[in-house]
Amino acid sequence: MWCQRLVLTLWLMIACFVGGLQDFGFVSSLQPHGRPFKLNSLKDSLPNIQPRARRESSRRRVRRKHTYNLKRTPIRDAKNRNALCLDGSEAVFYLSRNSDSKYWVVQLQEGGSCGTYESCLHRSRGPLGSSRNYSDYLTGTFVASDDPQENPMFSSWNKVFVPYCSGDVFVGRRGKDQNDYGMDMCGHFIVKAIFFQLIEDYRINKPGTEILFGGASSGGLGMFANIDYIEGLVKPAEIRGYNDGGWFTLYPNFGETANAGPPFFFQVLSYMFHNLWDGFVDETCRANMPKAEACLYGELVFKHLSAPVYVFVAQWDSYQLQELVHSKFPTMRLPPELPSEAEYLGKFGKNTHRSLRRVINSQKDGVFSPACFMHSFSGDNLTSTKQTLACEIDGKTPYKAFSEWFISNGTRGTYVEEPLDIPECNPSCCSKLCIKCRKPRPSVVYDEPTPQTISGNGASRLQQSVVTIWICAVLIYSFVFWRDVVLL
Ligand SMILES: *[C@@H]1O[C@H](CO)[C@@H](O)[C@H](O)[C@H]1NC(C)=O
Ligand SMILES: *[C@@H]1O[C@H](CO)[C@@H](O)[C@H](O)[C@H]1NC(C)=O
Ligand SMILES: CC(=O)N[C@H]1CO[C@H](CO)[C@@H](O)[C@@H]1O
Repeated sequence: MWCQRLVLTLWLMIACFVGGLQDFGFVSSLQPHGRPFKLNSLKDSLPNIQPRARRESSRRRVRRKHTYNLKRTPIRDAKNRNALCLDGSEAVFYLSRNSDSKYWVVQLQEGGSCGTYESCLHRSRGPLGSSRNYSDYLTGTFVASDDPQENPMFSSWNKVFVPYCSGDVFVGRRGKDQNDYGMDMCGHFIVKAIFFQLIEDYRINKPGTEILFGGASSGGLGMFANIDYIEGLVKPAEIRGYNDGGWFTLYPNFGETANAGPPFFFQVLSYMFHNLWDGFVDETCRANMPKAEACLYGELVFKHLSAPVYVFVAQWDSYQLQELVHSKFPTMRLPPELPSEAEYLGKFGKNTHRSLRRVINSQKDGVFSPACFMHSFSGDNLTSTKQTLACEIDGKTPYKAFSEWFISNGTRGTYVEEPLDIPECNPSCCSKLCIKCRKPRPSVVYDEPTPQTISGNGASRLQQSVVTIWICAVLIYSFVFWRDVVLL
């Protein structure tokens, strides 16, 4: 009797193991390169099948809501590390910890920058320049959300949100004593101090660790400047970047004479970069560029980056068009009213597309670029993110396209619409800024279609395998512990 049960149990275990492996077969078909860590990325979003961890995670699920998931965390020794906000208050970060996971999202907040004394002073008196009034908890959004509905790919990861309080697109290295305005502009030091602390406290520099690092707008620029430096700090952990709307182009403003040297904004940037920030940029780019500040431009820094990156950029960046130097040039009216404005927009869109050439052709990087007027997709408050995140190219939302890129190690996930002469918008993101919306048309997809998709077949097989394993676990349990159950 005892022997029979043992044989049956063994037989069941073997059958389940084989069945489970078959169900997991889809994982390898999503990974053309057979990258081992991708299996792990997926595993993180599976219910954990070890009982203790399961108990813990279900307890956590009850206790922790998806809202207010990020907890305010001080930066140790912030003063000595120069991790200071514009007003001299100590910078902080927000953390959502999952000790079961070796994966980390580090998200930099968006929020422009300041160039004049008045604007920087004004900024230093609010949340974009001071940590004084920061709340204890925040709700993460986009890849920093704990909600699996909103963030199926990364919701179970550890998450770090970095509030933007330095006004310097996360590149500054100048304390108030050396700064013309007497303010701390130390964004690079803030990012550096946070990574040092994460390495000290959570060993995020261990093999097998993966980091997704990026942000919207100024956060995207900060990613470009810092990512290879951080890659060096966290080695052998893997790091990948995303830049959502932090892709400005070297294109003249409306009303600015073309062919008269770099656009006016470049001069503004040069001033801030040297006189206020002592800016830090990608070191390979800096070594190859006559002007270091040029490395803040995506199209110039891109080819120097070693870490893989993903770029989200609308064909018409509404912030670059309307707000970058609005005090100097006539504001671009959107929708355009004059034929000259429409013509300018046509060329602007073609230039955005041109600037992305290398990203489109890259085997490790990816880009999502719809024919729309907007700034960023995930962190923009010019348009609501409900609208911008619903934008689609070929049925892919920005989040879906990004997930595809992530899981395929860069071989898929690039979706870019060809520009037209007249600024007509993609119907899924047609806002009041567009001259008109065109009918849906097939877009250019730059990748080989492969039979599996993340959301379709993959997900259902994932569910299948989870169900198989659960049934097996219950069966094995009841066989092994049958006697105990009866005795109880
Ligand atoms: C903090 O909040 C107080 C009270 O609302 C306000 O007066 C002050 O300006 C705020 N300071 C900063 C730096 O946000
Ligand atoms: C966007 O942010 C600015 C500054 O924080 C705020 O004044 C404005 O009301 C926001 N706009 C929207 C549409 O939320
Ligand atoms: C771990 C792994 O296989 N990474 C690969 C991802 O893709 C890039 C570029 O195609 C390769 O260089 C990496 O080795």
